[in-house]
Amino acid sequence: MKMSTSAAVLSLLALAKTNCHAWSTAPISATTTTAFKTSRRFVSPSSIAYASSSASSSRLILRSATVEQSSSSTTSNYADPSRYLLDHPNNNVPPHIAALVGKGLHLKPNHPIGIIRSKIQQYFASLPHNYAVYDAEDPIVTTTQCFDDLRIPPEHPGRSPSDTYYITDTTLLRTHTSAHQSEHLRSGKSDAFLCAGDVYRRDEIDSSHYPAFHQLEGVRLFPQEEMVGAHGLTGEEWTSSPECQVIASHLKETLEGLMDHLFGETEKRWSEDYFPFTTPSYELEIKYEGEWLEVLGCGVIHEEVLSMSDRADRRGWAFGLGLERLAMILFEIPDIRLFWTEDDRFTSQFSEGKITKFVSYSKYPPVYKDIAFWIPETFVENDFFELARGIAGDIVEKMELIDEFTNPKKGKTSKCYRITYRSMDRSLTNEEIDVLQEELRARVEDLGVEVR
Ligand code: FA5
Ligand code: MG
Repeated sequence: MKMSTSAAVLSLLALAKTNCHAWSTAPISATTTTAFKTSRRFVSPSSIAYASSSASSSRLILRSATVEQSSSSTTSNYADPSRYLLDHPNNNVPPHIAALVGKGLHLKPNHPIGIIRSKIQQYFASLPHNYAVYDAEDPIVTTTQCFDDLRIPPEHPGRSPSDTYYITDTTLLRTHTSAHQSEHLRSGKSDAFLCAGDVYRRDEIDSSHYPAFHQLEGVRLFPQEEMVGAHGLTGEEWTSSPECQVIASHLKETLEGLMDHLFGETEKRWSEDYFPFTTPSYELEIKYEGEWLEVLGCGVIHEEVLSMSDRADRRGWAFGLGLERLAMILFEIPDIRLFWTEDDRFTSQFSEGKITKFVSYSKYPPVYKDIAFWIPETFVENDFFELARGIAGDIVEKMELIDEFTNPKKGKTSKCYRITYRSMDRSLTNEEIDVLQEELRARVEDLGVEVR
């Protein structure tokens, strides 16, 4: 029986949970925590009252006028590959990634990513608190912004060149929008803000992972007078204080309201998570057509992050969500590569402010090719994935490890990968794929492997 598009999208997003880049690769008990439901609706003290998701649409329009825009709302200045392709020994940005920067999909009013971004901003504009909006920041950030300011230690796997695109030793393509938290906190201009943008990660290749995607970050600080009891508290004393509970509950309530705004009333479930920059940290999943899907990470901002941003006097929360994941569910878009296509059979289907189901144009047949090689100890899978995308571009739909064994005599390990080639707009011929596969077989030797 044929799977419906929506069922197919959901099952692949459920699989996307196995993403290996997660910040939660920390030695903290979070990996073994069990999910728990929020049984109790938070009743906010009147002093920090805020609107529920049922905010009236008239107020929504009124308030949106007060959303402060960042100075430039265009990312076109960033569409300049020479900014990313420096002749530096540690530059690992390939041309096909440099070519994606500055496309500004999140600012296109008729693009699914832009439509979701503005729906989220609208929700925050409907709340009785001003959120400043930044969505055209430079995607080049420093290691200090992206990692150190967020307590991500030097040895964290998320910082390694196998996971991150470095421009120089100290500058990189941001791997998450959290890279902008500290500068906005430090500027002191606003006690609440949203920040959206394109982020980049070297990662596996399949229909729900792409090396460039979009995130939207939210940060909210609380008035000092509501946090007097927390003054000077750190560590467990702080996390077990009633003030910390107030912030965590406000965070959860705000995000539950956001999900209802996007999806209508949905079942939700909170789990503990781990991020070096928030504590406690949570992950939110929503139940959509029978499947639990991870949509965001969040938490109470770690006091050291605040003090490094010269805001030790304040407390607050932060969250970060993936726009593609929400858009794939809401628009029923089955493949993450589609967001980047300029084919008007895709782009013409969407218009500002409207959530409509994507109608697939015909799916062209795949061509499968296997490649097997002996690997050196230094082999990095992401280097191999990237090499293939560099040679064949977006027609590489998926790369999966199908066999692996170690020859005990030689002490060598062999890996065999199956590559699925499929174009989104035409039929491929076996002959043209053979040419690409031959080039891959030749160039993969540069990674120190021995093709079998
Ligand atoms: C972060 O990136 C944190 N910066 C989020 C955060 C912000 C936590 C502020 C606390 C406070 P994570 O790596 O889990 O966390 O990514 C956040 C979301 O981005 C995920 O829930 C998912 O929706 C999306 N996402 C992550 N990796 C990918 C990917 N490869 N492709 C598409 N979406 C992704
Ligand atoms: Mg996560």
